[in-house]
Amino acid sequence: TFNGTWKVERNDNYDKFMEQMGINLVKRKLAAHDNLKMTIEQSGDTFHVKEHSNFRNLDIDFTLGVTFEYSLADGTDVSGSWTIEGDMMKGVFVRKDNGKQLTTTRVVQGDELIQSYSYDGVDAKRIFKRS
Ligand code: MYR
Repeated sequence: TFNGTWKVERNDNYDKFMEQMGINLVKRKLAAHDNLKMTIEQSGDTFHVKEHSNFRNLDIDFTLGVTFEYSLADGTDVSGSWTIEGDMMKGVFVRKDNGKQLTTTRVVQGDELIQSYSYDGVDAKRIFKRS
């Protein structure tokens, strides 16, 4: 279900979320229009994700339930893991600079992939379409 190429179409409360993350206004304005595209290839418990945006191109490999390191586009380092519960991917990550938790989920509904983000009491969503 998650497999495929997904292009961001709209954001919900993403600016507030990034503000809570401590990202400055200029970066937030750029990030709101980052043209993020993700190609997700799942095979069993292992995932290969190709991330393309105005900021960077990145390949990420991870296994469900296994902790890995990831750097956000602004350079913030996190570590954590993804699991799957039912038809939802759930990610729990911890920021290395302040120890605070960042949670995220992915769910496919129709031709949309909805990724939610939660940090320090602020929730946001990014909605992707298959491309
Ligand atoms: C992936 O599956 O795409 C790789 C691992 C993703 C980790 C997600 C961590 C949360 C990203 C939050 C972005 C917030 C930008 C301010």
